[in-house]
Amino acid sequence: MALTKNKKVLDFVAESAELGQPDNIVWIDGSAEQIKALKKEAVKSGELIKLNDNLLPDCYLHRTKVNDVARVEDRTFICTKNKEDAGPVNYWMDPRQAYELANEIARGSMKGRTMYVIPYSMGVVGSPFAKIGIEVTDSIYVVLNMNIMTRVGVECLKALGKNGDFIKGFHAKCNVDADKRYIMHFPEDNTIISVNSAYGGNVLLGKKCFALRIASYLGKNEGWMAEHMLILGVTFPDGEKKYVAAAFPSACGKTNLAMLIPPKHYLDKGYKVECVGDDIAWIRVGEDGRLWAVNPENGFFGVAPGTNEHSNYNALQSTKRGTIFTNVALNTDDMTVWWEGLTKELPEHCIDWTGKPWDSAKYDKHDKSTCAAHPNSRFTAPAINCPCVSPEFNSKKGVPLSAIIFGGRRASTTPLVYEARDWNHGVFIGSAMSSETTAAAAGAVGVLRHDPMAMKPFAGYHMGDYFAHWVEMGKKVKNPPKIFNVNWFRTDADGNFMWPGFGDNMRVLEWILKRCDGAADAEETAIGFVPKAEDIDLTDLDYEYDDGKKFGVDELKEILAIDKAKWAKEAEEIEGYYNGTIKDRIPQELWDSLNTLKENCKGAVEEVKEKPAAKKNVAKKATATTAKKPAAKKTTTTAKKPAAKKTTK
Ligand code: OXD
Ligand code: MN
Repeated sequence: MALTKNKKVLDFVAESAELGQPDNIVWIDGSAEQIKALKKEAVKSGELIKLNDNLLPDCYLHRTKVNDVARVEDRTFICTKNKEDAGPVNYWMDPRQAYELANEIARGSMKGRTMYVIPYSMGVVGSPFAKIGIEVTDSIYVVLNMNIMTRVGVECLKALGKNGDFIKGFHAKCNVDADKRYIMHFPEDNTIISVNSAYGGNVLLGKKCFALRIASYLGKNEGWMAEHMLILGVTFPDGEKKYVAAAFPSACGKTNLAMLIPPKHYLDKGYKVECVGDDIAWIRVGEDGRLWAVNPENGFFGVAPGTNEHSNYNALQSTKRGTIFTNVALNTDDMTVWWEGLTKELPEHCIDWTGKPWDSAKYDKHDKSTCAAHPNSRFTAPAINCPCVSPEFNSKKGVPLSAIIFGGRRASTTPLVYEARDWNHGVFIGSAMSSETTAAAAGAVGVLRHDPMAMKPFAGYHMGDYFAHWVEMGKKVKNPPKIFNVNWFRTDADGNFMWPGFGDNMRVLEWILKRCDGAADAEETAIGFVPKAEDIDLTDLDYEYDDGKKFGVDELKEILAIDKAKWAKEAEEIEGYYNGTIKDRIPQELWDSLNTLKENCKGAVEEVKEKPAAKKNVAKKATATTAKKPAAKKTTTTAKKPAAKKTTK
């Protein structure tokens, strides 16, 4: 029975049913009984495997088809009337063609099945940030995951009232045919269509599709921001709390940073870290002129491999009840789950993620195809399970941000941490982010690619306009957060990670937050403000590389050092990306920052080339270059590109 009188909702459900032609329609009211009954049904049909109820109460395992294990960026479309509005880094399809194609694929695909109607809210219902979506789906797995990841049920329909608007989401599993898989977004119609997939990132439509792609488009038009960011709070020994939002590409440690446990000597002093969110932040300008953020989600869709007691105790604890595991291995000795990195010992009797018995003797940690769990296997866990969940998690007004952090996986060049000179320079740093690809998306892993603000796969409109929106937001914030960049992934010549990461990232966070208060020192460099080695607290840090070498001040100095010659190359590369990919919608403010970087590094390139040529020459040459910067050009022409265009070396 329909749970609302909202005609727009009723029409959407009726149209969806006409298309999918399900045998039944079930409205999800959000009640515990209904969810329990659906779990029972899914276990009966084999869609879920019930795990040991003593060790993992109310937990289940699900396996996707082997062709359906990650987001599919090349089958994800932004369908705007004008192709240019989707921009250069999104795949585009004409909306009429997209609707026709989706209808053709989905027509009759729900025959013999049930269509579930999920009313859900991104954000706490009643919060000024919150937005309602309705997802129809023929998958119980989707219903159960959405019930963890979002706030589901009648309260959302009540909030919508008789006439409220919502984001439409249509999901049909069809035959999970990879060749007919489409994840389509219609930002101009507030609509999402997903067919032929059952992998979370493609089908939990509240998450990437709504909370990032559609929401980023809404944010641009309505003056707020939807970002791929964790949010965490740090409590200082004197009781003061500060909040940070941080953008990292998928599977680069957002969940780990969001739930970080500080080293003992910080805990002893009274520091505490609490998690507000691990993946998405919706950000608005508050009345006090600061930026305020909420996490619109209600759970964690975390990457399982590598998660263990030591790397992320809080995430592991979060998975101990009410969790759905996807594509992890099943330990048949005790009906619990296992994944690479969970324990040092390999399970004796185990079924791999494809459902076949796993032979641990054949396991080779360098060969992903021998893994028991898929590298992108996941847990969907309720946020309330997390031991360090913030008391502000359900806050309707959100938390004020002191800092925004960008970061990616960079083996070289990018130092452990640096601070932008100002907001626009910070936007430039975010726009220039590159990172190595991970298993979170289908395709090659470990390939360095540009991923501005970690939003390459998620900005629902033109990337250049997205940069411009960041610049515009900066104009609206009287007290902007400071912007930083971090890199936990520097490697040495032997491929060792040079920084321990995980809980020790607290040492970097402390510097960041002290900088926000003007209470920590830094050195101004060609790329921004970098801490001196003595500004990072290394007390009790005990980290050993594989070859037995210990991390110490020398290693810290190495990962804080700025190699201007490398940065000159980086600047050229960024210029190539701007000119070659984003092209003509880059705001002038970002060109200005790029030119400053080029000028700041220019001497170093020549120093390297001409060594030991007198530094005086370098200075002269740098002055000559300055004269060519676009700012000068801007006064006479409207050109938005640097005068000296150098796309390749
Ligand atoms: C995620 C992703 O699942 O970024 O959060 O892929
Ligand atoms: Mn993510």
